[in-house]
Amino acid sequence: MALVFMYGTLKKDQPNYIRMQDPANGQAEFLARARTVEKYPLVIGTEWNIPFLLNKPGMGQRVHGEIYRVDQKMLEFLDKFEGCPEWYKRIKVKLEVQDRAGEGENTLKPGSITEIDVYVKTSYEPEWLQKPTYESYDTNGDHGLKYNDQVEKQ
Ligand code: PCA
Repeated sequence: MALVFMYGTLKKDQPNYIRMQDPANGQAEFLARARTVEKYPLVIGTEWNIPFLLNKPGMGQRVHGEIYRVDQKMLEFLDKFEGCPEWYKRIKVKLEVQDRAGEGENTLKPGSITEIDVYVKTSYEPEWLQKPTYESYDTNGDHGLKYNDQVEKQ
């Protein structure tokens, strides 16, 4: 079992959430909402409008997302899906737990600080640091940059 923090298309109500619900990919259980302790730039980039948390603490905003407990199979699926470690890297980021989901010995306490794996971008064009940043990703947000995995590569 492992914990991962989702801030992008894998969150509830976002376009790739369905992949975490598919038993063929493994098991994922929602634990709590959380936000990063430090600020990070969460930007939208590429022709596919992909959300990226850039590994540049101190810039941008405290980013909101969701913590999931996943089994080994789901972790392997997610690594493959995110192109980790070539595209995204999965690194530990300090999070502040918000509300809890359910009781139990592994329950994360609201207000507690914990370090959890997050898929971040460690290499990117310097211009990406000039992009608008978001506190909470939504493919249907005012930015108009709807996630699109259908665009053909040139
Ligand atoms: N999926 C991962 C990283 C960015 C994305 O689209 C996530 O939801 O956290």
